[in-house]
Amino acid sequence: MAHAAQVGLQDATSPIMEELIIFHDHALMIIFLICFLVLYALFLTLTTKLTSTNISDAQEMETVWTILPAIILVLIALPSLRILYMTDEINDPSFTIKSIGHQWYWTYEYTDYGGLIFNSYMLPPLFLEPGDLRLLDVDNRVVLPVEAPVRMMITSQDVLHSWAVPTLGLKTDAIPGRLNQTTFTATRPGLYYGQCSEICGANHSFMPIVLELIPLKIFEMGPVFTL
Ligand SMILES: [Cu+2]
Repeated sequence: MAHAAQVGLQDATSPIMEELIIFHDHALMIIFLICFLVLYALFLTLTTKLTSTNISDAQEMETVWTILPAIILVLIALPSLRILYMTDEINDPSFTIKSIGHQWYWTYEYTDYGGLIFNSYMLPPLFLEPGDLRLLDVDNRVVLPVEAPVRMMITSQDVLHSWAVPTLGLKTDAIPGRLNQTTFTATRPGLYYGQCSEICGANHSFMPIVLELIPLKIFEMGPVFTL
């Protein structure tokens, strides 16, 4: 989860999120370079008399300052497309979990476990115990193994919701009448938090997502689920 006053992204828990962080830094470096170049040019124009009528008609310079930004855009677009296709790739998932958005809670369906289905409500502030996270902890967590490819099927039964877990690089809209698909492979065990990321009504802020990722061996030992 994010710390208070955190600057930057959460640590990655999936290979896709690692790629996204690297891409974020790459784009940010290009933005810094452009900003400093523009600021430097502005500073020079404002503080010096270095102007010349020679540049009022300079074909070569115009060619350069048209082609150069185009090259920079391609340098951003290509890695972006690469990651976009990687996030869409679903390679033989070991588990399929269905997540259904409701006003205002999530329902999870473990289709590989005889249609195990349960609701996940936010813990009301009055029920919190020391150590619980206010507005983030839920009564029933999604328990999943690490280092196993998981397929998430995401849909909604009333209005638009969005199932998002930032540390896994996931954010998929839950749309009534439509089944969206996403995938992740978690790299380390732990508790990972997310929130509904589509304004869905009065209690939009009160339908968090909690993933409890555990080693595969412990997951297989079961019974993991207490209903
Ligand atoms: Cu919602």
